[in-house]
Amino acid sequence: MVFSDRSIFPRLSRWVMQAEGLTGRSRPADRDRATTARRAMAAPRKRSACEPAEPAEPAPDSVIRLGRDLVDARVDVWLRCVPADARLEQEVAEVSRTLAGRARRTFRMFGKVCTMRRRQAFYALDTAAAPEYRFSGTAVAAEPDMPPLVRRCIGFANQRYGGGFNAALCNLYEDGTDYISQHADDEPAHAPGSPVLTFSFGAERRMLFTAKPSTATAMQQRRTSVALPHGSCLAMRGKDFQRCFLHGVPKAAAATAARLSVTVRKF
Ligand SMILES: O=C(O)CCC(=O)C(=O)O
Repeated sequence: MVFSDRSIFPRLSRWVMQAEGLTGRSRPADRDRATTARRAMAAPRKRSACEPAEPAEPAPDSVIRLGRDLVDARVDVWLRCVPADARLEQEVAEVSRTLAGRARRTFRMFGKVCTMRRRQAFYALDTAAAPEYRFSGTAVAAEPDMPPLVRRCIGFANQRYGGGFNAALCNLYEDGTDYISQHADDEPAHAPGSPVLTFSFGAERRMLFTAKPSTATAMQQRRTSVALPHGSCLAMRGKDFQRCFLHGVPKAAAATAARLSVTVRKF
């Protein structure tokens, strides 16, 4: 049989290259072997009955995706991140007493002096690294004597969200008439894209999430509200979160007792 150069040489050279694994095109049998190997690597190895179970990585109680998957923005909800025991009650009472003794801060809006509807304190692990927190045209100076409750909240954030959390803004809402209006924690002092966690103690309130007017209409239509029970933690995460969404704690007629929040941040 006579082969013309044009018909046999391209085929021969392709077979040789396939045999040596040099070409991207593979035969069906090669592809089957590769798929089986990939699946074997991805599949969890079957455990024999005598092997101890690996401890499961703790996961949030719920994860809510905001923005119809158009952006990277999630809310993780942890219902019991701090054991609700006598030590917790003492620590919450200590921080609440400190804040109750603070004056409500004022800020300017459209030239008018307004009073914040909550009391605040800002704590930093290293006050040289985070000397103050500036927001809404006001600045809260960092205090170095971090209460044990705030340390515990920062510890939880560092354990679950990769470390580097170094400060917390605490808010005391005396009752349901206190609130924080819709805003974004998009101050440039925050580490870009870092999660912001809010820990809740005392009266249950809700956090409301809305899309910024600058975002796509599909996102703007949806409002999400999440309950914040005593001892829970809510993490706002994803690189687009603060760029695309606002959050706030609206007034709540039913809340007659105080709520303390510890908002943990990375500066
Ligand atoms: O009280 C809260 O849980 C939220 C407070 C908050 O949004 C803030 O401090 O920026």
